[in-house]
Amino acid sequence: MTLSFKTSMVGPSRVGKTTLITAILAETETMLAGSGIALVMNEATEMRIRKNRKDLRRAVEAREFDAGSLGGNQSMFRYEVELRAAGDTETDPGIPFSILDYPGGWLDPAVRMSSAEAQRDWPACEEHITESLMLLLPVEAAVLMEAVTPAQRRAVADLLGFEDVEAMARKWARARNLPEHRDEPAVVVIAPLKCEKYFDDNGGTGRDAVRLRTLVEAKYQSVIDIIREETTDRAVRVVYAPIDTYGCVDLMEGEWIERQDEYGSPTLDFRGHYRFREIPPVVRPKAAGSVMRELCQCVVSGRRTAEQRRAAEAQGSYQAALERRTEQKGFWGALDYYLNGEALANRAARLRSRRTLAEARERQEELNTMLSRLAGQPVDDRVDEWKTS
Ligand SMILES: Nc1nc2c(ncn2[C@@H]2O[C@H](COP(=O)(O)OP(=O)(O)OP(=O)(O)O)[C@@H](O)[C@H]2O)c(=O)[nH]1
Ligand SMILES: [Mg+2]
Repeated sequence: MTLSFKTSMVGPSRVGKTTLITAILAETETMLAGSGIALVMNEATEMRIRKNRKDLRRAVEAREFDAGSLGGNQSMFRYEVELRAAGDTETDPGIPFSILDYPGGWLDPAVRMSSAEAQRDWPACEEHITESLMLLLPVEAAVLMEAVTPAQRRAVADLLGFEDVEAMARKWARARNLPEHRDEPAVVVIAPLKCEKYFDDNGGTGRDAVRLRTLVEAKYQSVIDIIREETTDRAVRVVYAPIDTYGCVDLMEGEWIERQDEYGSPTLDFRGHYRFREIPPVVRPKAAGSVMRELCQCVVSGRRTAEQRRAAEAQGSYQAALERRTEQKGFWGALDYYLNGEALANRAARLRSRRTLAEARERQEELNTMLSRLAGQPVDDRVDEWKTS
């Protein structure tokens, strides 16, 4: 696996993971517009994003919202993107992020058992998840908000995939607490999706932002408790970020459908019926950029830690020197390589003149400045650090 800053989403099928990635990358491009920094994708990622955008455009142009119009994932995929300064040559290092997407159904061990592809690829997914700086937990807001009767409320935890989400959150947290990851930055983003109806800050008239937050906090406390339990030797930042990926739809009605679960017990499925708010509809993501902001913040704060350590090392601290030697891979390896000039130094031999090298250094400086600027972007009013302990 190449060195990169990793992110993983953990959420059941149809919650909106793939649409979320598309919105995150679109908003990142908006944030970068005119900055001289570009979001560069490898070919496979570019093709995939292009397909997602086309599907989304088609869904919108149908003018009638069809919840089934975007097919779910059939296989795993890593979105590989890089922040790069304009004028970068092929050999200049950018800042690479790798976001994992996979069919949400795979979180369920029973589903994995029945798919050869899942059996083959799940270990790689799990490795990506446990190596991730950021754990992104998408939440289907409507399931929480529209459950009224006891039977509906009973079904909520199942519909949110709690059994599997909690298990993965535990694995991720446990890995964060290992000595080799302990002083890396780590952040959990709890991201309610399909929540347009409850807000009045993106073209809607909803007034339920507070209730949504209260419900999500109550429901996800168990997940946060697990993470805190498993990370006794370190801190993990937790961020609450309700995101509109469409922005231009409203939930008209929630339908609860009776079915039997895998053990034959009666339970309920939820199907939201949405309508475009305006014709023609215009996709208007909201707060998706805060995910990239959090990622940049991780890299910036990691860089600060690395600098402090290097200073300690210069003063002859044996412990720090020892730690540095074990840092060649993972987060610290990527940090050194991309941000501290190691990649440049390695490539210097291939660059012909010192002037080219100086120019490359300048671009790298520009990139670092941009990274700090992205990390320091004003937070969307919806987004907040989770205060409960
Ligand atoms: N109203 C609304 N619908 C959304 C939003 N995000 C996603 N959807 C809808 O939810 C459905 C599922 O979205 P996907 O992004 O494919 O879900 P997924 O989590 O990637 O699903 P799998 O690939 O099966 O795991 C799509 O048909 C979208 O139209 C949102 O913010 N608002
Ligand atoms: Mg998907």
